[in-house]
Amino acid sequence: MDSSVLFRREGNSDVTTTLLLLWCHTSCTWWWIGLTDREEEGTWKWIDGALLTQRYWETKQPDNGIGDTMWGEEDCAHIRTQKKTKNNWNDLSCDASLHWICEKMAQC
Ligand SMILES: [Ca+2]
Ligand SMILES: [Ca+2]
Repeated sequence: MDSSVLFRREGNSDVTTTLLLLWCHTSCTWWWIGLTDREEEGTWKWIDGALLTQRYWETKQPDNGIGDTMWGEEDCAHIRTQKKTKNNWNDLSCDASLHWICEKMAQC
């Protein structure tokens, strides 16, 4: 598995983000969420292959790096937890080194 990991894709994104914010210190603000458009530009899929249905992109995102070579191709999505809105997703180069979030089945 690469640095992209699965973020809960439906319904409970707000809960997940809230839990992350409660747990996280101020130094960790950008997190991979396991969402990519590597296969087809503009078609966003979770790493389990599911198509994205609920979106929380920031204004003007995803922008695929706006064609600027400085940013390169932006095919992986992350959240910025310092944002005060749930619309805190941005696309970024998959080569960037960020923290990551993974999904795990609860065991009782
Ligand atoms: Ca892209
Ligand atoms: Ca972007």
